[in-house]
Amino acid sequence: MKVLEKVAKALYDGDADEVVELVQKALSEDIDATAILNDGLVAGMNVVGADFKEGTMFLPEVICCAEAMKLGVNELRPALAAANKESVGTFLIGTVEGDVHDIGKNLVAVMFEGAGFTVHDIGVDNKPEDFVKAIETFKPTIVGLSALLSTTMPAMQRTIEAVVEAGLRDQVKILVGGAPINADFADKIGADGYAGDAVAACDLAKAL
Ligand code: B12
Repeated sequence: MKVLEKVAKALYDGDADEVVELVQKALSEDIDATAILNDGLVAGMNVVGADFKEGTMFLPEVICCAEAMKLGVNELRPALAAANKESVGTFLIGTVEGDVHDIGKNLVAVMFEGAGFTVHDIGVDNKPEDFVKAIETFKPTIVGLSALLSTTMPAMQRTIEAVVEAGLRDQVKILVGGAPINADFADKIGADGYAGDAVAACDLAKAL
């Protein structure tokens, strides 16, 4: 089995120590950090998602996989960031109110760091006013809202409305993303763009 397949399997098994060890091994073999992320960690998490949906994997196991993912991404962070040293802009990202999913958000943050943005990650379960406060504090050029639940999609709209009410809307571009989000929904709630994965998000941000 190749090292990236082993990373994916260790992630699926929720074995954080093994994931960290294998990511280090892959880096020492000069495998590109983006490939380790996409073909190792994300590939493993995709299988977790599919099995969770089918009911052959359960929440406690998914939590172990999520922890392994987090540690694996942390291990990759310096290598992903090394490519770009000059800041090309400031990016603020957070998961919206009522939603604690952060794996995808963290990946987007890492990708933006790697692309040379200064990144402020305000974590999960952020009320609209938390985003407004963070925009006032960090003065980002781009704001990313993440949601993984259909029940928390309306919180994206409330967040954008709060940014408008605070008079900050013309100072930032707002990107939305997460598994249930699509371009139509982004249009409907007045976002500036939607991207389906971290790489596309980065490309879109640079274009904006
Ligand atoms: C891991 C996971 C969890 C973990 C989260 C741990 C963590 N720290 O994040 C735990 C166990 C805590 C969890 C809890 C729950 N979960 Co959950 N979870 C998942 C799972 C299996 C994987 C999500 C994931 O990390 N994917 C991998 C990442 C890399 O992908 P991603 O998040 O989609 O992100 C990518 C893109 O979407 C995009 N992106 C993401 N954010 C952003 C932001 C911007 C700005 C942009 C541009 C792009 C972008 O780029 C990312 C990287 O490429 C999904 C299944 C799935 N297929 O998505 C269910 C899933 C999201 N969960 C689900 C549910 C129902 C729940 C619970 C309600 C379960 C329960 N009964 O308690 C709770 C809700 C808790 C809460 N209030 O938020 C459902 C949601 C259904 C729906 N449509 O609403 C899903 C789809 C599973 C299912 N099929 O039923 N979950």
